[in-house]
Amino acid sequence: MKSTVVKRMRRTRPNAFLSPYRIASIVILLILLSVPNTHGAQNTGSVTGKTTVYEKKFFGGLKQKKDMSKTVVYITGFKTKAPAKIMAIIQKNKRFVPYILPLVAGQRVRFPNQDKIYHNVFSISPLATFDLGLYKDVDPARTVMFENYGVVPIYCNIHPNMIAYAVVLENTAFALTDKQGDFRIDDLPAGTYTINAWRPKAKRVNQEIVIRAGQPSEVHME
Ligand SMILES: [Cu+2]
Repeated sequence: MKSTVVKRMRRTRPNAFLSPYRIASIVILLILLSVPNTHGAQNTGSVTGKTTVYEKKFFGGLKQKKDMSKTVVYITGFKTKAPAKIMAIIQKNKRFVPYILPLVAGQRVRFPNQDKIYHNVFSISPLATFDLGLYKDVDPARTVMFENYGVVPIYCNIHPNMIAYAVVLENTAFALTDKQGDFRIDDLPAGTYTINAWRPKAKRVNQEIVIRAGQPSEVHME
């Protein structure tokens, strides 16, 4: 069953990422393996799985993406405290790096500019509205705390092609897929949760999962 869902983008910015060639849809296959944790609390498990990403072609039809990395896979249904670690989105060669940053609500992100030219960092998302103004490599990095769950697109008002996404989550149970679309999430407390997958320009997909220590289970999700 290869049903797909395609989300049309709001064309709010002149942005190469929003060209019709790049509208993506996601079909996800998850294979879950709950295994006992060898350290820390008992009754925890791990999830491994595979995501597959299809792109919508301009004249119709779908094509599997060669590089299926950077899909965010995350578990919802329990909360953990924000890590004290301050994350970073660097401005380098007129790009934000990383392009997608998952983090936990309450966590802070620095935005160092490593270019010799000015960049600006701003968001108009109601989840986190800010404008850090103009600064460059010799200036101190500015920092934002993300407090509300959800996806926050971040832009530079000088370079319209610069975009990054802060994906603000309720716990540390998340992973980014590799090029093959594979991922692994460790240290999950046993229980029933929702597993979600999201990437820009695609509709979020999700499904319930049950984590049982030491008992493998398999789920297919599309
Ligand atoms: Cu810029």
